[in-house]
Amino acid sequence: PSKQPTGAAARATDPDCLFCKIVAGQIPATVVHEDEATVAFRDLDPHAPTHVLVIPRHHVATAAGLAAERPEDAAALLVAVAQVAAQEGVADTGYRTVFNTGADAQQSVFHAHLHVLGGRAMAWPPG
Ligand code: DGP
Repeated sequence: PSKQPTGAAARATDPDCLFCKIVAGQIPATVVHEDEATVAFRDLDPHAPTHVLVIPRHHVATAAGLAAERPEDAAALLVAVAQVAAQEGVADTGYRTVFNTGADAQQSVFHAHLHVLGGRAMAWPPG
C-alpha cells in the first residue's frame, strides 16, 4: 500500500484494493452511510435481508491492523454500525457483526470490513 504524503493522520490507500476503489467512488456501491472515517455499503452477495459492510476509509488489511494503526477508526466503525443498524430497522430485532480475519475465516477482501447482518434469525455457532 502507498501512503498519502503528509501528516500523522494521512490515510493509506492501495490502488489495487477493491474497497479503496469503492471509497474513492471508482467502483459503484450502494452506500448507506458515510462519515469522515468510514463508509458503509451493501454487500454484493447478501446473506441476510440486511447485509452491509462497514469499512474504514484508511486502507489496512485486517481488523487487528486497524486497531494497531488507527484505533480511533476502529471505534468509528462501531459507532457507524449502530447508526446503520438503526436506519436498517434491525437495532431492536437484533443483528450480527462479523470480522473475518485470515484464511480460516475465509476473509476474501484484504481491506478491513465489518459485516452487519440482520433481518432474520441467526444460528449459533456460525459455520
Ligand atoms: P470477507 O469474506 O469477509 O472478506 O467478505 C468480503 C465481502 O465483500 C463478501 O461478502 C462479498 C463482498 N464484496 C466483494 N466484492 C464486492 C464488491 O465489488 N462490491 C460489494 N458491494 N461487495 C463486495
